[in-house]
Amino acid sequence: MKIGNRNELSEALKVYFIIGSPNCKDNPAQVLQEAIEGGITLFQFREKGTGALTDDKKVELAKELQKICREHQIPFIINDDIGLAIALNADGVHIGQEDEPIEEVRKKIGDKIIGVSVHSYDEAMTALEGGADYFGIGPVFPTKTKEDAKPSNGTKLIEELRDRGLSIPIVGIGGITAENAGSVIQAGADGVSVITAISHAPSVTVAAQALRKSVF
Ligand code: TZP
Ligand code: MG
Repeated sequence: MKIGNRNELSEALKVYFIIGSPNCKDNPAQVLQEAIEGGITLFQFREKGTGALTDDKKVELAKELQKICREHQIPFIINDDIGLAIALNADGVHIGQEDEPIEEVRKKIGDKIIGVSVHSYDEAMTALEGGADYFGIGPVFPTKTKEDAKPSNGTKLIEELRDRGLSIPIVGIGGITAENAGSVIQAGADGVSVITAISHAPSVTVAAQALRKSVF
Protein backbone atom coordinates (compact mmCIF):
# COMPACT_ATOMS: atom_id res chain seq x y z
CA MET A 1 0.00 0.00 0.00
CA LYS A 2 1.89 3.03 -1.27
CA ILE A 3 0.88 6.43 0.04
CA GLY A 4 2.02 9.02 -2.50
CA ASN A 5 1.36 12.39 -0.93
CA ARG A 6 0.19 14.31 2.14
CA ASN A 7 -3.42 14.25 1.02
CA GLU A 8 -3.48 10.48 0.70
CA LEU A 9 -1.80 10.19 4.08
CA SER A 10 -4.35 12.52 5.66
CA GLU A 11 -7.18 10.33 4.30
CA ALA A 12 -5.48 7.14 5.50
CA LEU A 13 -5.11 8.53 9.03
CA LYS A 14 -8.84 9.07 9.57
CA VAL A 15 -9.65 5.86 11.44
CA TYR A 16 -6.25 4.75 12.69
CA PHE A 17 -6.54 1.47 14.57
CA ILE A 18 -3.77 0.21 16.86
CA ILE A 19 -3.37 -3.15 18.59
CA GLY A 20 -0.95 -5.71 19.86
CA SER A 21 -1.95 -9.01 21.43
CA PRO A 22 -2.30 -7.50 24.96
CA ASN A 23 -5.09 -5.22 23.69
CA CYS A 24 -7.27 -8.04 22.38
CA LYS A 25 -9.73 -10.30 24.15
CA ASP A 26 -9.95 -12.40 21.00
CA ASN A 27 -7.37 -13.51 18.52
CA PRO A 28 -5.71 -10.29 17.15
CA ALA A 29 -6.08 -11.44 13.54
CA GLN A 30 -9.83 -11.84 14.08
CA VAL A 31 -10.04 -8.42 15.74
CA LEU A 32 -8.16 -6.81 12.85
CA GLN A 33 -10.37 -8.53 10.24
CA GLU A 34 -13.52 -7.28 11.96
CA ALA A 35 -12.12 -3.76 12.35
CA ILE A 36 -11.31 -3.68 8.62
CA GLU A 37 -14.88 -4.78 7.88
CA GLY A 38 -16.05 -1.83 9.94
CA GLY A 39 -13.97 0.63 7.92
CA ILE A 40 -10.66 1.39 9.62
CA THR A 41 -8.31 3.22 7.25
CA LEU A 42 -4.85 2.39 8.66
CA PHE A 43 -3.38 -0.11 11.10
CA GLN A 44 -0.49 0.08 13.56
CA PHE A 45 1.03 -3.03 15.13
CA ARG A 46 2.01 -2.08 18.70
CA GLU A 47 3.13 -5.15 20.63
CA LYS A 48 3.66 -3.58 24.06
CA GLY A 49 2.69 -3.93 27.71
CA THR A 50 2.05 -6.85 30.03
CA GLY A 51 2.19 -10.19 28.22
CA ALA A 52 3.49 -8.72 24.96
CA LEU A 53 5.01 -11.24 22.57
CA THR A 54 8.72 -11.06 21.80
CA ASP A 55 11.18 -12.47 19.25
CA ASP A 56 9.80 -15.04 16.79
CA LYS A 57 6.27 -14.95 18.20
CA LYS A 58 6.13 -11.18 17.73
CA VAL A 59 7.45 -11.47 14.17
CA GLU A 60 4.95 -14.21 13.37
CA LEU A 61 2.01 -12.11 14.58
CA ALA A 62 3.29 -9.04 12.74
CA LYS A 63 3.44 -11.02 9.49
CA GLU A 64 -0.03 -12.43 9.99
CA LEU A 65 -1.52 -8.97 10.59
CA GLN A 66 0.45 -7.44 7.72
CA LYS A 67 -0.94 -10.09 5.35
CA ILE A 68 -4.50 -9.18 6.35
CA CYS A 69 -3.75 -5.47 5.82
CA ARG A 70 -2.26 -6.16 2.39
CA GLU A 71 -5.31 -8.15 1.32
CA HIS A 72 -7.45 -5.10 2.11
CA GLN A 73 -5.06 -2.32 1.01
CA ILE A 74 -4.79 -1.01 4.56
CA PRO A 75 -1.43 0.69 5.33
CA PHE A 76 0.55 -1.28 7.93
CA ILE A 77 2.70 0.67 10.39
CA ILE A 78 4.91 -0.72 13.15
CA ASN A 79 5.38 0.94 16.53
CA ASP A 80 8.99 1.49 17.71
CA ASP A 81 10.60 -1.56 16.11
CA ILE A 82 12.46 -0.10 13.12
CA GLY A 83 14.31 -3.37 12.46
CA LEU A 84 11.04 -5.28 12.19
CA ALA A 85 9.54 -2.61 9.92
CA ILE A 86 12.52 -2.94 7.57
CA ALA A 87 12.55 -6.75 7.70
CA LEU A 88 8.84 -6.91 6.82
CA ASN A 89 8.86 -3.99 4.38
CA ALA A 90 6.10 -2.33 6.40
CA ASP A 91 4.56 0.89 5.11
CA GLY A 92 6.00 2.89 7.96
CA VAL A 93 6.92 3.27 11.62
CA HIS A 94 5.61 5.22 14.57
CA ILE A 95 8.15 6.50 17.09
CA GLY A 96 8.00 8.32 20.41
CA GLN A 97 10.34 10.77 22.10
CA GLU A 98 12.23 7.95 23.82
CA ASP A 99 12.97 6.10 20.58
CA GLU A 100 15.83 6.60 18.13
CA PRO A 101 16.16 10.17 16.75
CA ILE A 102 14.04 10.68 13.66
CA GLU A 103 17.07 11.54 11.49
CA GLU A 104 18.50 8.06 12.18
CA VAL A 105 15.16 6.41 11.54
CA ARG A 106 14.81 8.29 8.24
CA LYS A 107 18.25 7.11 7.10
CA LYS A 108 17.23 3.53 7.78
CA ILE A 109 13.74 3.44 6.30
CA GLY A 110 14.03 5.80 3.33
CA ASP A 111 10.73 7.24 2.13
CA LYS A 112 8.41 5.09 4.23
CA ILE A 113 5.96 6.85 6.55
CA ILE A 114 7.33 8.11 9.88
CA GLY A 115 4.85 9.14 12.56
CA VAL A 116 6.11 10.83 15.73
CA SER A 117 4.38 11.29 19.10
CA VAL A 118 4.79 14.91 20.19
CA HIS A 119 3.68 16.64 23.40
CA SER A 120 4.74 20.26 22.87
CA TYR A 121 5.39 22.85 20.19
CA ASP A 122 9.16 22.32 20.56
CA GLU A 123 8.89 18.56 20.11
CA ALA A 124 6.69 19.17 17.09
CA MET A 125 9.27 21.50 15.48
CA THR A 126 12.10 19.03 16.09
CA ALA A 127 10.07 16.22 14.55
CA LEU A 128 9.11 18.42 11.60
CA GLU A 129 12.74 19.40 10.96
CA GLY A 130 13.67 15.73 11.14
CA GLY A 131 11.18 14.90 8.38
CA ALA A 132 8.15 13.51 10.22
CA ASP A 133 5.21 12.62 7.95
CA TYR A 134 2.57 12.95 10.66
CA PHE A 135 2.20 13.62 14.38
CA GLY A 136 0.40 11.59 17.03
CA ILE A 137 -0.84 13.88 19.81
CA GLY A 138 -2.20 12.74 23.13
CA PRO A 139 -3.47 11.55 25.42
CA VAL A 140 -6.31 13.80 24.37
CA PHE A 141 -8.63 12.13 26.91
CA PRO A 142 -7.84 9.97 29.95
CA THR A 143 -6.75 6.44 29.03
CA LYS A 144 -5.74 3.33 30.93
CA THR A 145 -4.28 1.66 27.86
CA LYS A 146 -0.80 3.20 27.95
CA GLU A 147 0.88 2.51 31.27
CA ASP A 148 3.26 5.48 31.11
CA ALA A 149 0.89 7.93 29.42
CA LYS A 150 1.22 11.60 30.34
CA PRO A 151 -1.84 13.33 31.86
CA SER A 152 -4.50 14.03 29.26
CA ASN A 153 -4.39 17.51 27.83
CA GLY A 154 -7.44 17.74 25.61
CA THR A 155 -7.04 19.12 22.12
CA LYS A 156 -4.94 22.15 23.18
CA LEU A 157 -1.74 21.21 21.39
CA ILE A 158 -3.57 20.24 18.18
CA GLU A 159 -5.23 23.66 18.18
CA GLU A 160 -1.95 25.43 18.96
CA LEU A 161 -0.10 23.74 16.09
CA ARG A 162 -2.87 24.63 13.63
CA ASP A 163 -3.02 28.21 14.96
CA ARG A 164 0.72 28.49 14.40
CA GLY A 165 0.30 27.41 10.80
CA LEU A 166 1.50 23.80 10.78
CA SER A 167 -0.20 21.78 8.05
CA ILE A 168 1.37 18.37 8.71
CA PRO A 169 -1.20 15.57 9.17
CA ILE A 170 -2.12 14.99 12.82
CA VAL A 171 -3.92 12.20 14.65
CA GLY A 172 -5.27 12.54 18.17
CA ILE A 173 -4.87 9.58 20.52
CA GLY A 174 -5.98 8.53 23.99
CA GLY A 175 -9.47 7.74 25.23
CA ILE A 176 -11.05 8.50 21.87
CA THR A 177 -14.50 7.06 21.15
CA ALA A 178 -17.18 7.57 18.50
CA GLU A 179 -18.79 10.08 20.89
CA ASN A 180 -15.79 12.39 21.33
CA ALA A 181 -13.93 11.83 18.01
CA GLY A 182 -15.72 14.73 16.32
CA SER A 183 -14.21 17.23 18.76
CA VAL A 184 -10.69 16.01 17.91
CA ILE A 185 -11.31 16.54 14.19
CA GLN A 186 -12.92 19.89 14.99
CA ALA A 187 -9.71 20.92 16.79
CA GLY A 188 -7.72 20.35 13.58
CA ALA A 189 -6.75 16.67 13.56
CA ASP A 190 -6.94 14.69 10.32
CA GLY A 191 -7.88 11.50 12.11
CA VAL A 192 -8.21 9.60 15.37
CA SER A 193 -6.07 6.76 16.71
CA VAL A 194 -7.84 4.27 18.91
CA ILE A 195 -7.13 1.04 20.71
CA THR A 196 -9.82 -0.02 23.19
CA ALA A 197 -12.83 1.82 21.74
CA ILE A 198 -12.56 -0.73 18.93
CA SER A 199 -10.61 -3.68 20.35
CA HIS A 200 -12.70 -4.05 23.54
CA ALA A 201 -16.05 -3.23 21.98
CA PRO A 202 -18.85 -5.82 22.18
CA SER A 203 -18.80 -5.73 18.37
CA VAL A 204 -15.49 -4.66 16.86
CA THR A 205 -17.10 -4.11 13.47
CA VAL A 206 -19.90 -1.91 14.81
CA ALA A 207 -17.42 0.14 16.87
CA ALA A 208 -15.19 0.72 13.83
CA GLN A 209 -18.23 1.72 11.76
CA ALA A 210 -19.32 4.20 14.44
CA LEU A 211 -15.86 5.80 14.58
CA ARG A 212 -15.76 6.02 10.84
CA LYS A 213 -19.10 7.80 10.76
CA SER A 214 -17.90 10.25 13.41
CA VAL A 215 -14.86 11.40 11.40
CA PHE A 216 -16.04 11.31 7.76
N1 TZP B 1 -0.39 6.90 23.32
C1 TZP B 1 -1.00 7.88 23.98
S1 TZP B 1 -2.45 7.36 24.66
C2 TZP B 1 -2.26 5.79 24.04
C3 TZP B 1 -1.07 5.73 23.34
C4 TZP B 1 -0.53 4.54 22.67
C5 TZP B 1 -3.22 4.70 24.28
C6 TZP B 1 -4.51 4.87 23.54
O1 TZP B 1 -5.38 3.80 23.82
P1 TZP B 1 -6.95 4.00 23.98
O2 TZP B 1 -7.43 2.65 24.45
O3 TZP B 1 -7.49 4.31 22.61
O4 TZP B 1 -7.17 5.09 24.98
MG1 MG C 1 7.77 4.37 21.28
